[in-house]
Amino acid sequence: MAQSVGAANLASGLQDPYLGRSPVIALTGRKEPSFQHRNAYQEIAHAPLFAAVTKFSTPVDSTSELPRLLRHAWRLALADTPRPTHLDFCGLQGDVIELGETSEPPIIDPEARRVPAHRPIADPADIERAVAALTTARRVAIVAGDGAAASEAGPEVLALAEALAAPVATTLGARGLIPTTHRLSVGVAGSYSAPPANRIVNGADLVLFVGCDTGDQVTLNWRVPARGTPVVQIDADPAEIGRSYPNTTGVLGDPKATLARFNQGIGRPARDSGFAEEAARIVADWRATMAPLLDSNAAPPPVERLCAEVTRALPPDGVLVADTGYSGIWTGTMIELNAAGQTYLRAAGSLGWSFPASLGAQCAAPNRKVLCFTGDGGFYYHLAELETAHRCGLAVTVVVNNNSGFGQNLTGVRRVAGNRPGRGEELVRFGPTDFTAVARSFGVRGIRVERAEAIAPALREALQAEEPVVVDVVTDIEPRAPEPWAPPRP
Ligand SMILES: Cc1ncc(C[n+]2csc(CCOP(=O)(O)OP(=O)(O)O)c2C)c(N)n1
Repeated sequence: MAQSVGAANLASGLQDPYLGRSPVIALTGRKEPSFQHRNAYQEIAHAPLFAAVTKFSTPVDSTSELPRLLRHAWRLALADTPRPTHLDFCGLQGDVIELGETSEPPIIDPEARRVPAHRPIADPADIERAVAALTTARRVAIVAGDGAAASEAGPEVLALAEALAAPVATTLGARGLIPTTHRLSVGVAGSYSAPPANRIVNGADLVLFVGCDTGDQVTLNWRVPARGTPVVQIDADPAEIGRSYPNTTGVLGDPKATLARFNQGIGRPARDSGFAEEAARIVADWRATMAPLLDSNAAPPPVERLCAEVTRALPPDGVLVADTGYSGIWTGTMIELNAAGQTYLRAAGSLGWSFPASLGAQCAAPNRKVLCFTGDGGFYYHLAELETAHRCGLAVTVVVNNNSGFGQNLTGVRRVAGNRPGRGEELVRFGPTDFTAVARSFGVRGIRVERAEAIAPALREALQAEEPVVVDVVTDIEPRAPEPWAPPRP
């Protein structure tokens, strides 16, 4: 909820659930009609702010309309594809204008209480066509996205991958859809990826997108796979089918329910496992190059070691909430997830989102351990929520990868600054800040970590605590996160 110009902050926060396909209902208040269009203090037009980040946004001018509109906003937020919706009330704070009364009961339709609310299954003829294409192709790669994760289609994706001997890549948002250490898992594809995934997806002769928005992040700006690649695309949202790849066989339906039909249709065909073996080798070679860093005792600790310790510490039903920038790349490439009880939530672009989002996750899952992974740059954005965490007793573990700067941007600003030493870096280096001292000033426990060996005990202590804990891990800004593999330019 927010009101007047404060609603602009709320609207910017909806970009994440919009891209992440999450159902959120935003409520705002505005001054009454006689204040509009005459320089009223604090007022700003709400409709344009919310248009781009909601699938439905409407004024609520009369109490009698509220039950109907709230039901509609609720239903639409949950319907395929889930996205935010918005109701804009007439009036501020306690002064919401009461215009008329309603006798309608405040009932939410029973079918609109689950995500997804419905599981439509694709047309059998479309499924048959897609299955024929998949079984004819020799080197099939699967790229599963946030829509597959929302549909909880992990087991069905894995069963199809096994049947087709097809490597599985995911979007960052669908990290952990299948166990990340499974022999068919090749990791996150696109621009936030380690090298194997793009090489493998690029080497496919057919790509199956499942609940995947085929946006710039998962396709490395539409270079992986190449534009002409034959594609089969399963999505609950018709607008996504063929959006970025013209050579697409579309299958409109809920990913989980539709994939179950695929699996019935495909059975256990004789398959050449050559592509899967090649993919497994590429992944294994890359893992071997990273292995020394996972156990490294170097000082300051490598972030790879930090990630390995998070993998070891995260409980089997833990929730990992990752910030954007390098935090997305580190957690998306170096932290392993079991695809059983663990959940991965990531910022879809708004730096700083992860810490307040982890508080939301903790409210939604009070009996699970929630671990937030953020850079210091991201943590600064919403530091004040430490007070909320303390006041509300939200026992999140906040791991700050504290490299005293916007690490991800170092490469870019150096490129821009060219040979003028120091110039670019002035823009992205800051601190050093001791976040345990900051935390303590809010009444929150803080653990400062400066040695690799101290990471595991700190995470253990934090995850056992029944209060919020900030684990401030001092790292170096220089080492780069894993870089994606890119196909040669034509
Ligand atoms: C609201 C917002 N501001 C800025 C950015 C651009 N941005 C993305 S990542 C990043 C740097 C992240 O720094 P930090 O959180 O310290 O993590 P690090 O890369 O150092 O690990 C910036 C500035 C953004 N995506 N969103």
